[in-house]
Amino acid sequence: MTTEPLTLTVPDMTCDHCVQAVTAGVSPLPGVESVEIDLDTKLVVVRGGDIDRAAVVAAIDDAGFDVA
Ligand SMILES: [Cu+2]
Repeated sequence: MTTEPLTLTVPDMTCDHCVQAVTAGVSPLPGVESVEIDLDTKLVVVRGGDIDRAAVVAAIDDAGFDVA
């Protein structure tokens, strides 16, 4: 099953460390197949099926970042 990609803005990401932390937090969530992060636009694009937006936001929060 495929759903629309989930796109979130995480303004505080500034470097590869941030990218790795967010990726590591979001990747294990149910339904997540890929996590793409663009540091220039501060966008996190999560692809997969049946992804729980609240769980993604919580995982990003746990990694130490706020979702705009
Ligand atoms: Cu960083």
